[in-house]
Amino acid sequence: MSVLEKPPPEAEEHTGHHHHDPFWRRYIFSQDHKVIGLQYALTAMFFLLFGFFLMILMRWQLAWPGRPIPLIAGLLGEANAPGGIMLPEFYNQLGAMHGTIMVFLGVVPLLVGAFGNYVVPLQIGAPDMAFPKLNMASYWCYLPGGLVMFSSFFVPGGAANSGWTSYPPLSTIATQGQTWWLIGMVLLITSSLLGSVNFIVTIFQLRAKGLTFMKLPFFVHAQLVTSFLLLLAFPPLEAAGIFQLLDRVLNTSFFSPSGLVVAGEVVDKVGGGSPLLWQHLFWFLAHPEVYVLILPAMGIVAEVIANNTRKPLWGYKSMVYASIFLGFMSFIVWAHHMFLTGMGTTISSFFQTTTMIISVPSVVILSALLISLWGGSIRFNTPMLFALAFLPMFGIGGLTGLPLGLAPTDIHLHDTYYVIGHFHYVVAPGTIFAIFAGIYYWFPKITGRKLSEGLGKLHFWPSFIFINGIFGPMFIQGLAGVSRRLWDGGQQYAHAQPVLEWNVFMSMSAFGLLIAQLPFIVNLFWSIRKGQKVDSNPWQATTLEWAAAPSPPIGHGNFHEVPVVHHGPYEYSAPGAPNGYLPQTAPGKEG
Ligand code: HEM
Ligand SMILES: [Cu+2]
Repeated sequence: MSVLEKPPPEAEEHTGHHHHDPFWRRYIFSQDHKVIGLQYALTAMFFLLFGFFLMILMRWQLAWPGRPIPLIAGLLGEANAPGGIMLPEFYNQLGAMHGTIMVFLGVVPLLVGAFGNYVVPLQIGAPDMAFPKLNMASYWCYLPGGLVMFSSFFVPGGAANSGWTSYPPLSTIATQGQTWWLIGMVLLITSSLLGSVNFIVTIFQLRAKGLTFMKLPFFVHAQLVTSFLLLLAFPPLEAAGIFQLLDRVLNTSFFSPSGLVVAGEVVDKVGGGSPLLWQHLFWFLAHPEVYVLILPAMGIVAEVIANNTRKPLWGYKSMVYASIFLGFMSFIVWAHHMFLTGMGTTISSFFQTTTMIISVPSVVILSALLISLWGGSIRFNTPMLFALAFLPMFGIGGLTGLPLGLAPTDIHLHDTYYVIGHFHYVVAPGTIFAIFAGIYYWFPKITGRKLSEGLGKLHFWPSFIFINGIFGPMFIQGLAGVSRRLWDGGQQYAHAQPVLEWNVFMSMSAFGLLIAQLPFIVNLFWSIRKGQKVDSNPWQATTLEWAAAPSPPIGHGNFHEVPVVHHGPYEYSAPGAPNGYLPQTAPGKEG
């Protein structure tokens, strides 16, 4: 890959010693945001795939409970799947670790660590992040955090098994893997905090001359709000995580209640703590976290849509204000996850109201993106297909959330497959599709080559069909009252019988989705070496990463010349402009 190439002579001046750096300084403990971005990308894609495999195992079990797992049963070990048949305890590990890995080790590191790191400095015309060493430290907290999580599968009792939410008292009495989970989380949170400070300072301080806030690409705004969410919401969970760790290893009782009975015996060495306190601290992070999962995704989709409709984003300013408002609101909705905890009607009215209010900015952003399509002569390339599919599917995810935000309906739907369907529409057909859009869009930036369009479409269409086949029927099961986190997919429940047949359908779709990723994986490896070579701006884009930097960008420093910005981010149908679009750096009136 040519990011790894020696910087040209002009860049040498201010980078001086860099090309003499030994391998480990350049690629292992690198301080270049592009290398760190790629480190994040590779690690996070590995975890995403791993989390995906865990889910495949779960889907096998849900469709055919008690039937031996084919092919890989031997790898799972007698303690987890004797004779290849999955034990309930193992299902719990898979569920908890799938959720944790997807959210904290896959999607956020990809969106922020990889896309944010690689693209933001380039889009704002900066030579690097403001604090390159912090950036390196952030990756080097993330990787050990991931490895700790990963290794926990091999400790006695296996990995964490109290859900991705780690609710006490279940989590305080759980097997050793739960301790590893907590240590992993503390490392991951530290990593996010280091990263978010860095993004905030970088975006405030290192913008190119002329690049005012209202000229920033929407992706940068999305990353900025995201960083504030991470910075403000994660510390309470980090503290709570440490408290839960103390509960587990030192027998404190921050979260351990009195009178707890486990397997018929009263646990009396601890008591007086509050399990509910954990739920509050967890969701105080985890609600903003869902916007961490969706805002940068919307940012990617906005870039791809503007570029491929060849039009300015409709309502760019309202999108920016909406995302800031969304950021604020996301701190006062968390207890909509807790309507069943007996909070009383006053508090629940408050959280129902804020939840209805927070849906407004999402609708503003989604509508603006939809209206942006109007009258455009759309280029249906692979990144655009993924971006277009994002819109309705995120829409489904968002709208199905409304009944969950209202206590009367949530009482029925809480902890059913309806919830699983709802949030997966946001994070899987939503966020994951945006990530694919981003990969197809920025791949030429990183490698100087395009991903194959043919393979791209072969990836898109089956993925689009299968992913709906997985998550659509979950609404049906959930409305029928089938609970989530069931090892047998509902077989033992009378009320689940009429909707059980969907389990096989959903699992077949999941296997289909797995197969649909093969063209993508082949495409990645093939195109790195053999993909069509492109010039520095293959999509005829206006934003700085394309318009002012070569593809791939030069080693340290990013730009041959420090860019100066004269135009807004999406001057795509500019009258009289050569080729119909005005790069942000094109000469023109200042300000
Ligand atoms: C793309 C394919 C995916 C499929 C087929 C899938 C499937 C599943 C299934 C079957 C469950 C367990 C339901 C249960 O037993 O209660 C689950 C849980 C979960 N998934 Fe996914 N998932 C996918 C992607 C993702 C992504 C991308 C994320 C996050 C970004 C995610 C986050 C979660 C979380 C947080 C849980 C809840 C775990 C818990 O109950 O503690 N999933 N998923
Ligand atoms: Cu929430």
